[in-house]
Amino acid sequence: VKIKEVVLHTVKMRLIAPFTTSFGTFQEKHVCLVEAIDESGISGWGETTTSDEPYYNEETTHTAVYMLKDFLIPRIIHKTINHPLDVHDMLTFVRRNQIAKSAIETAIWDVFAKKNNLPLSELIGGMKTEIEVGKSIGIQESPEKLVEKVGEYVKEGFRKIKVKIAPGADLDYIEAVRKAFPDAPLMADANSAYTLNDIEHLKKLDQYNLMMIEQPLAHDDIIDHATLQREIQTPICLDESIHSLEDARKALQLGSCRIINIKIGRVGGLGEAIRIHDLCRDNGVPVWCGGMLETGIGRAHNIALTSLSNFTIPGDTAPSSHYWDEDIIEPEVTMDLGIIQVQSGPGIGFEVNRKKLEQLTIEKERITT
Ligand code: OSB
Ligand code: MG
Repeated sequence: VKIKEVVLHTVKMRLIAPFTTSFGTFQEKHVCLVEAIDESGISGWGETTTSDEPYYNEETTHTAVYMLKDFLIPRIIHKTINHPLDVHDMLTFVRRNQIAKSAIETAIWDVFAKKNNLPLSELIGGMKTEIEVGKSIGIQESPEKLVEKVGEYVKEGFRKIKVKIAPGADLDYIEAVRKAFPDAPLMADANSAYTLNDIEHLKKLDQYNLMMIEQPLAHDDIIDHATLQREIQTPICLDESIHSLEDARKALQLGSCRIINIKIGRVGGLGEAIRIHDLCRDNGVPVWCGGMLETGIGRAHNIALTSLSNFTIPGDTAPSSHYWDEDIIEPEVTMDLGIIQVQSGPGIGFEVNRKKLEQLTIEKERITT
């Protein structure tokens, strides 16, 4: 594949409801949809799974666009790319900025799959034709309100319920949910809200039979997580701390976690996501695909990734209607009792709704050199 042009479509999206985590609330959000066009005119799509503020990680939508324009796209445009697995190494000259890298890398995967007339899932070796889906629920104003939400989602058939927690909104919330739903597949995500000083407090979560606790400690830590994992029974799952295959290898070696949440953006692309999946599979460590409140484009890549065999835990890839009044892809992602069908069309398997895209676009830039 040779990319002759990249179009950066920055869009403004509005979530149907605010989503609150330990580090802030999301509602309005800008993302850049990256369209890579090859010499034969095939368009492939990627998405910056960034937020407007650098609160989850150090990137923002602005910094991702800047990295793409000034550094990343100039390195890949007009170059012969034999396989999308090679793109990761072409971009390692830029330190970090994983989400920016991932946006162009995933677009190239889509081009490559379309060129070979293969669904993206098949190109990466995914054998599943359907995937199990979970729901990530933001922090609610009271435990009662949370129980009500969980009830809705259990009824819809979600296969995993993830509850965001933070100091002051943890034990009583989890206890209320556990009492109301004794058998629900339940987990908590702290987004780095605790430290080792909270070890006795975190131990109290062990009584609720959680599938796991996600990223309890610092966003850049794997040492303290290993200490914590020795002290608590609940499996730790790392999210923020894992940016690469090397990070995953070290975390497994240290015993910092027993599960890994793989996000394509956070690890710098689909290639690295596959490598982490393979490492975990070879070590008997289950993985699942995390979400970043994506539009349909990022969601489509997540679904394709989840078709790999070691994604044995349901991911955060809820259907489009849980995020947007109207998604930018056609058809939208739909779910039937917690199951999403893996697309069978070429590439990401969804069409971008150009009219909708134009309506949402606030900035558009064509890069040809
Ligand atoms: O920690 O997994 C997270 C959303 C934004 C930033 C970080 C996270 C999340 C989610 C949402 O949990 C998952 C989804 O896309 O539904
Ligand atoms: Mg998380």
